[in-house]
Amino acid sequence: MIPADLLATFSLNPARIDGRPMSERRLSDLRDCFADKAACDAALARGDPVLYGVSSVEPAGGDGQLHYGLGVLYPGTIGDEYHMTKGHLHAHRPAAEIYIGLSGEGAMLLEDEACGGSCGGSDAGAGNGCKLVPLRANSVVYVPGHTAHRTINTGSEPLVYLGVYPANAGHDYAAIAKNNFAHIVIRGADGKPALQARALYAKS
Ligand code: PAN
Ligand code: ZN
Repeated sequence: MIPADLLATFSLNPARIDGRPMSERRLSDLRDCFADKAACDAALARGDPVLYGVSSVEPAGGDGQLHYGLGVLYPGTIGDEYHMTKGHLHAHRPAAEIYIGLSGEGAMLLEDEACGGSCGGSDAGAGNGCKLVPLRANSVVYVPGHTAHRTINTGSEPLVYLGVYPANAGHDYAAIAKNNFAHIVIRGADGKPALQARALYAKS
């Protein structure tokens, strides 16, 4: 028996899947994510903007099904750090995901859980267990299982993307809330995104 509602339509501006609610995260929801707490508090004193929203399609069904969500991450910085999503590991750790860039300019920050943040702790930041992969229109980023993933908007327009993941993936935010990502993505002196070890960030 083929289910009835197989088609979803979406728009990029405003970014949403038609007929689906948009679940929003505000700056206050990400207070613990940003490295520069003073800059975050100063921004919060001015207001509590929506940083991103996700509109999801999660069909019922068991093993083998797919879920997907359309995300929109608004541009901006807190201190030197670009706007980002909370980020998570999948509760079912082997579950991979693909991110399909639709518009805007950004990147996926990926950290292998097995490294526990100890890998690539240099200034340059990137080790085998950590990667910053560009996410933009006409690109697909493969997020392997066992990998913490966070989306970063490094541009000046909303970053819009589709994430497609196994229905049994689940979202584990607790591990990120406890240890955070070991790396941050900042606007460098040359105005370009730079990956840096959180522990070495002067304002942390
Ligand atoms: C995405 C994310 C979306 C929002 O659909 O859920 O980008 O990020 P957070 O869930 O970290 O707030 C996904 O990766 N799903 O598995
Ligand atoms: Zn995910």
